[in-house]
Amino acid sequence: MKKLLLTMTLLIASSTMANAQMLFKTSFENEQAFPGKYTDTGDAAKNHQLANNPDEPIVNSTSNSESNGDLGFSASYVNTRNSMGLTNGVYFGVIKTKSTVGEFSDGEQGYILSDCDGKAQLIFNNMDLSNSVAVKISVDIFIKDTSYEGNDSLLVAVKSSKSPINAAVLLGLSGDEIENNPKNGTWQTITATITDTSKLNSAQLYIEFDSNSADERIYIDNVRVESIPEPATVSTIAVGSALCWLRQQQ
Ligand SMILES: [Ca+2]
Ligand SMILES: [Ca+2]
Ligand SMILES: [Ca+2]
Ligand SMILES: [Ca+2]
Repeated sequence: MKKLLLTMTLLIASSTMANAQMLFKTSFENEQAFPGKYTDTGDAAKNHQLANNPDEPIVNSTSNSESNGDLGFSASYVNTRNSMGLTNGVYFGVIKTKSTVGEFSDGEQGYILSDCDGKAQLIFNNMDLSNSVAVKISVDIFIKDTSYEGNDSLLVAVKSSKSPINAAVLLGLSGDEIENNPKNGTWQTITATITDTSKLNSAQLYIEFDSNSADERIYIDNVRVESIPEPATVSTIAVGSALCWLRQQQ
């Protein structure tokens, strides 16, 4: 009996590992990282998509990323402060400058959002999750340790076209909550699990950062979406395998 229990435990562990599968990822390693600042040439009074500018940090990488097997992304600006937005030249987009973070959490590059003077949104491409019942979403985030005010906010979530709009929230902080987050100044991995993807029509990971100074900055790296096995499937496999083992012993 002891041996059977041990075998079942091993089978459960191994089938869990075997069934976890990477569905989508990006580590911002496949984009060219231009040095310097990004300057939005749009009208800061109006909400708009940001555009990639020649020789400036890449803010959108929809097609390039996907051809490299990565999850694509695009950025936009929302006027929440009637200020200059990203038109004054800001650190924003894919970078390899490590002076604030020390090292990126994965590889040599990441994505920075800063000096938004309004709300910046980074949204990842729609994910087809129809072949997975449950998924785990993980993002590594580095929040610069500085002072944040009541009108600053940060949200990392997965939205769906069905209600509720946010199918999962990985991190939601505003004002003092950002400033008092104990992991500021270090890389932290934030995660969320969606246990029934059939309730979603579509799924898009997005990051919203409303801030108004160059020091208020976040870095993103190592975005991963993995399928996770259903508990029922795991135990069925384990019990089935254990029964086979028992038969072999008889
Ligand atoms: Ca990276
Ligand atoms: Ca700005
Ligand atoms: Ca501040
Ligand atoms: Ca602020």
